[in-house]
Amino acid sequence: MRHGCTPWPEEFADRYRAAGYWTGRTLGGLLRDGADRFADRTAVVSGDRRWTYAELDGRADRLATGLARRLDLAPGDPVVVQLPNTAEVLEVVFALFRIGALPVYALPAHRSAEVSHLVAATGARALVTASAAGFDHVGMALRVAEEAGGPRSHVVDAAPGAADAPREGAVALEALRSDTVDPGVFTAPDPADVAFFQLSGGTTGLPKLIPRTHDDYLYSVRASADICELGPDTVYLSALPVVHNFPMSSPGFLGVLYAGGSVVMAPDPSPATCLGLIESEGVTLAAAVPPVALLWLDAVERGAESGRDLSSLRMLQVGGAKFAPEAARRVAPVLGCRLQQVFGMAEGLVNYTRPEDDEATVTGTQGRPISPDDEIRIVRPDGTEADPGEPGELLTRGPYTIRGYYDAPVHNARAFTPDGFYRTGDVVRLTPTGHLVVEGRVKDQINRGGEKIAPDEVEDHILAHPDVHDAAVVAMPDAYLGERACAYVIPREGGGALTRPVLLRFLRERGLASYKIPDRVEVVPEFPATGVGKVSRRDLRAAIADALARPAERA
Ligand code: AMP
Ligand code: DBH
Repeated sequence: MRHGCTPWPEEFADRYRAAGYWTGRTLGGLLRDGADRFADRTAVVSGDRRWTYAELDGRADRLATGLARRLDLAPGDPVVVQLPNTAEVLEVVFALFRIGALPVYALPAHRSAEVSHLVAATGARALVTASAAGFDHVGMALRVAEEAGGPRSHVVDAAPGAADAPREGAVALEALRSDTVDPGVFTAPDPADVAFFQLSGGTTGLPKLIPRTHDDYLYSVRASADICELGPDTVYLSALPVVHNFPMSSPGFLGVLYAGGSVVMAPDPSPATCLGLIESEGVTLAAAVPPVALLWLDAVERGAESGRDLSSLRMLQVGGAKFAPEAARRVAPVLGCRLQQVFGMAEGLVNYTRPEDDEATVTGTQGRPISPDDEIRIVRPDGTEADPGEPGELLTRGPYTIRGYYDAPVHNARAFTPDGFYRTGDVVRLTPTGHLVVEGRVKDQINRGGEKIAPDEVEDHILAHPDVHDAAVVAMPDAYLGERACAYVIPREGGGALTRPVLLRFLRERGLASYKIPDRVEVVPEFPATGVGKVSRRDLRAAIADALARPAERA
């Protein structure tokens, strides 16, 4: 395995192969198989462009030729891929897989601090990007490449039309698509070795690099496609940035291409864009984070998207952060489709509620692991095993969960147990049926003078109020109790006036213990978001701590 990566111990690797999880195939091969089996079917829809499997396959080959011949990229070379949701994402990642180069995925929301870190940490030989959403990603990549030490990385501009208006210092992706294919550039990478780097969400500090192998990732993709019942009739819409692990692999675009379905690229997550695409493309499966799902639910309930035919939609996947049961129960009646909760992490472990699960399980749990060989431990702060049903920190290891971050021995010693379990930092409890209920991050729990408050529990109560669109409860520093709870609340559009006394009375009437009643309520128009659109609790905590530190200015 690549230097700086932690291999699975041999006895585990043997077991995973014997069980048929690790099959020795490669990600580059996934599209080749697709092109053989589904040649003329639509692989990807992006704006007014539609590429068949054969076309996508051919493009990947031509681009692979150009990347190897013109940019001199070689097997093992890391390449930062920071692209918006367009068809080029697929062309680029499969081209890189074919020449054995390693994509390093960056979200479009990442800025120079993160991107220069990725370049420095991996020694990336190139950055493939395209400006989007009013930001000059190409300009940023050029600055990052300039400022990085060592040999200068190439900057590739993947925007359609870039060749007509070339940027100084950048090469247009269009100009790299070779007219002929040189099979000499293709390599057969070791399926047990690193195929690409995903990023950790990184709630603190810079994102950490997650090395994933062909073997482990393909297993999670195939198994996810089965669990989600994908087939050639699947039309998948990602309302998330597709370079994120969720829309890439759970089952994501890779699962869809494995099954012969079509991927529809949503340029933005708005209800107008996404509900419009669901109707026009006949989308059957869509994936969203909770804040986006809430926007869709509200838009449909308000009649803002009235007249839209959403009947093709069979399943909405919601994951990336806790989807409150109050919100989860609205999905089937409002959108007319089933809900699937997805609790995953780029480090590996992914849990799904299953199509055959009953209503209470689908709305009230975050699913159960993909694999019979996903090992789950739930531990108390002192490291002892929690009793059945008792919440604790989730530790996991298994056939597609990494054994270490890239080149991070010091951090790994803390993030993994000596016997290889990944400490997820998530507080969960296990139901008698083996489903997991996420109660928050270890760090999100509020310690109010020794009384522990699980934010998600209070948020679910707040969400039951008809005038509330979304809620996030975070800790604020307090001189006496250490911490108190602050509830940030977004009112529902067209709802009644939401005031602090109204909300607090509502919570008391629901019978909530008094220590769980938020000490402070802030009504705001929106929440700060992470790169994929999850609510950034870190920013909310900082905002309230900041506000408290400057009481005079507030008054
Ligand atoms: P990332 O580091 O970006 O891969 O994010 C992974 C983390 O997102 C997990 O460890 C959880 O904290 C959180 N997460 C993902 N899906 C869910 C979910 N369905 N419910 C609650 N938390 C989730
Ligand atoms: O949040 C995540 O990282 C995530 C959520 C759902 C994920 O990586 C996944 C599914 O694969």
